[in-house]
Amino acid sequence: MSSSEDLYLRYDRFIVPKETHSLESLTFAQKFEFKDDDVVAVTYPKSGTVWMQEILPLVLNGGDLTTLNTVVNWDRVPWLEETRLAKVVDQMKSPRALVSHFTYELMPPSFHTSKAKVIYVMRNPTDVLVSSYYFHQMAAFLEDPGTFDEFIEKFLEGRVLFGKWTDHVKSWKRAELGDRIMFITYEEMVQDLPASIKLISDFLGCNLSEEVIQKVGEHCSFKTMKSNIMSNFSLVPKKYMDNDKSPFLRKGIAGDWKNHFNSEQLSRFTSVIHKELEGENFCLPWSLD
Ligand code: PPS
Repeated sequence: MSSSEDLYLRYDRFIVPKETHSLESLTFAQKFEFKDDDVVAVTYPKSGTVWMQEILPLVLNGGDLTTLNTVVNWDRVPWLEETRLAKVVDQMKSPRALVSHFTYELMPPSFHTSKAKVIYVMRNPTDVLVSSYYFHQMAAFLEDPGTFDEFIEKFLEGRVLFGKWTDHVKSWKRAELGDRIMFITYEEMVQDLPASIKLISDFLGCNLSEEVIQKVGEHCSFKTMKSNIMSNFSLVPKKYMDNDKSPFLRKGIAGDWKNHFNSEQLSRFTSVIHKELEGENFCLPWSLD
């Protein structure tokens, strides 16, 4: 079994997988020149990143399915911090869409001087933890998660990719971003995808018709994405991601935590999360118990 030193790079106060990140890619991210019409979907891992890689190109190009069917998601809407960006950046057409797991503090200088827009997708941390627990089992480039109990402790202490969930969400609550940022939850998207796509389209000034919104919704449904080889990670060799152990597109629901947490684990988890958010001008959109 590989140790965390073998698998992860230290970056700032975070750990990131070496398989997808390098010192060069992190330096590239810091030097990246944001343009005013760029849009970046920011997420804590397992909150809906890949979903946004599906939605954003369709919203930005009026529902044209070409890239969805011909370009793998990690090149279609690359991660700001990962190695693929340098390889595909020259082919990206404006308006460009990116994703990132960076906290606000890690964003490069050009982000702050540009008018690039941010869509921050937040997911109930109990479900984030469950999704991440399975991801750690199927992705060979991540540390073994241990038992569910052990993984809860790791998650609460921030000994996971991109640190503590609470620090991440707090970092993006920035008054200075004004109307450059839109917040949306994974749960809202699960509940009513067309309505969420309309909100995203309005935020980006795309004004999609009702007909196009419905079409985008159909193509970004969990079922359609699961059968799209450009989006379901089946093209990644099994030695990196073993979809037989747990598919990347695993359940795609809100509330799977109920099948995993016992009452003791839930009360420990929620008390830590509530304590860390105490005093913040911050209202969670879901009840954590
Ligand atoms: S990562 O590794 O950080 O990029 O993962 P991320 O894409 O953020 O999160 C993966 C979870 O998002 C779910 N997902 C979806 N849910 C509903 N509908 C659609 N279309 C969809 N696309 C991705 C995916 O299934 C993972 O959640 P779980 O709970 O594990 O199923």
